[in-house]
Amino acid sequence: MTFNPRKLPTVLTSQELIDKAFRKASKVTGRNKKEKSLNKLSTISNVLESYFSRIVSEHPSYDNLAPFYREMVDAVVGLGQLKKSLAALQWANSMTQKIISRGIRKIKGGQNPETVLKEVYGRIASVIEQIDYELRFLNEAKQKMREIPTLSNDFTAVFAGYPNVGKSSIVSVISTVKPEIASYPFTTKKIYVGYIAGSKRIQVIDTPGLLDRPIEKRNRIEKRAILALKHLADVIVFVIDPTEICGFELEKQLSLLSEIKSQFDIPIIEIYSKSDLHDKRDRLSVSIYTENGIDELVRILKNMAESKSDDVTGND
Ligand SMILES: Nc1nc2c(ncn2[C@@H]2O[C@H](COP(=O)(O)OP(=O)(O)O)[C@@H](O)[C@H]2O)c(=O)[nH]1
Ligand SMILES: [Mg+2]
Repeated sequence: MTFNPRKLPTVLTSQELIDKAFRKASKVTGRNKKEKSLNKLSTISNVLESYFSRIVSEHPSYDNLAPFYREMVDAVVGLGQLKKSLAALQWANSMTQKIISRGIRKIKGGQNPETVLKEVYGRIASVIEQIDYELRFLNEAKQKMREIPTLSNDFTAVFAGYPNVGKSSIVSVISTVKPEIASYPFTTKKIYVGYIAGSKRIQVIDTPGLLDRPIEKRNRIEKRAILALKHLADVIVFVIDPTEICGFELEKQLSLLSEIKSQFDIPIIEIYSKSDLHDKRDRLSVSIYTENGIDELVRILKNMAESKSDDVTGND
């Protein structure tokens, strides 16, 4: 299911919502007090009903969200509170409609319209005030979820390896010249998304700062981001710089590789970068300068993408 976090609705505070409904009602007229009061109540009923329904329907069904997004949403705002807040809006919707129907019945039954109206206004305001926390939560959640990158369902290759080994250089050589940069929902992390065109488009993801250091040193939210990548990645391209010019010993790089292997249950393509500077050929060696090995890497990715789309069961 598609999820566009940038399209989530802005949510009013309880006071703003009360003002909105009552302001609309204040403009309503009628031939007499009774009719005017009934018109006011049906206006409030419409305003609230359409408001609550719109907010709830503009949120996706979080249970049916692709696992990558579910993880992201849970890490960023908390799925439990999100669902509770939407349920609170539905509760407020049915409560306010009940209060209004009761008011309408009382007026039709001959009670003083102004007295009934006052009582209904008070009750409605009190119900809406009770969901003030949830309304604010939903609005903050919208702001936070804006940061979640929107990605496609294409076959996805995620790049990993220590800093300065050449990941970004390779990503920009094999995929669309200018990768889209989306911020990851953590202070400094960004995710770079490029595409390799072809009969099966390939999404190429560079995640500086995520898969470039041992995982146990990560804070909780970074760990969750790495977890989320598991749902997204069809293959990991692990880049090793055997020249160690990157500043990390080969041994250290290989130990990160085995850590990632143990964490991710998906194919891993191991490559050497900077092949113009060394002669190691026991892995596929690529150079962005001589372009040595680049076509081969793209060919391997394309073959994997093709065979994945043949797989009728697919994955998430
Ligand atoms: N000689 C050589 N240098 C490279 C090659 N690929 C990347 N570099 C250099 O390695 C450095 C780090 O590259 P970068 O792509 O930023 O690494 P990242 O941190 O893994 O994304 C840069 O100075 C690149 O110019 C290559 O194939 N050959
Ligand atoms: Mg980089």
